[in-house]
Amino acid sequence: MNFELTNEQIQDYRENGFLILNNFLNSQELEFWNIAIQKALLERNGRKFIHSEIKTGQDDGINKEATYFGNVFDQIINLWQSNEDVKSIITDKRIGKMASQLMQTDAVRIWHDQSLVKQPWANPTAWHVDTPFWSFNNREALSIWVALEDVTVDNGCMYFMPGSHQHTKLEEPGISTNIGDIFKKYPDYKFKKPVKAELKAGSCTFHNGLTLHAAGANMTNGTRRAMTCVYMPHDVTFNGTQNILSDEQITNLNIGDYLNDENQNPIIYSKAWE
Ligand SMILES: O=C(O)CCC(=O)C(=O)O
Ligand SMILES: [Fe+2]
Repeated sequence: MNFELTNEQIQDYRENGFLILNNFLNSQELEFWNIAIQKALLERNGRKFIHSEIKTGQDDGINKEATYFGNVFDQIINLWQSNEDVKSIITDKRIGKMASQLMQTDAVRIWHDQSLVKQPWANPTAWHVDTPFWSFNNREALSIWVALEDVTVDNGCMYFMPGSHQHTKLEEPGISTNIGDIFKKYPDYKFKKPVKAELKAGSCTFHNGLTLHAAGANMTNGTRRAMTCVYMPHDVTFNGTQNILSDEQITNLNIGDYLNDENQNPIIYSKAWE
């Protein structure tokens, strides 16, 4: 694993809100990730969360555009909680250290992982920001997004708007079936040029949850498989949003409580361990 970040890469991330890392995993590691994730997905059999029976892509009664969003990607969350090999991947402290360097925080917790598979002919992922969906308010939380197979313009690669993390707001959630709707909220970016991230299998990106980003449609007859995980600084607090937490978890949380349940949001890296 190519986990050493240069000062230049960290600076680049701080400025642009995303970083492309080619050759992140070597071929053996990629094979281990692919086998582990494939097995973990089979075990889950389409169940989106471990705490409910909702299937990925299903209309859960809230999502009025289920037929559209159900065909953006298959989203299975927290595979690390149901499969030991995925747990070893997602809790790897070398990734934790990278996240701590990029977020400039002393210690790093998992928010959640997710497998994102665009099936053949999947819809595009509309432009959006992630952080407003989450159960804490923090401007540093980020995602790693690892290509499990080659990701191209044809099968739905990611796109990023450089520097946008410095301007987007925690209070502006929303994703729409119109891929550009968010530019009504951020008109300054409407005519800016995004950076596309075509990746070889085993390469990855990091993006700040407040960076404007999107992914194209899958215009191929094959899949576009990615494994991602959101990491957050160790000391974030509950903001009242349920997001991926279970009903039981949120009844036991008050606004302002630390999200520090080691079973749900374990620390995977701390500078104090060095
Ligand atoms: O994979 C995609 O299509 C979108 C991923 C994304 O939005 C994210 O990881 O935050
Ligand atoms: Fe996103």
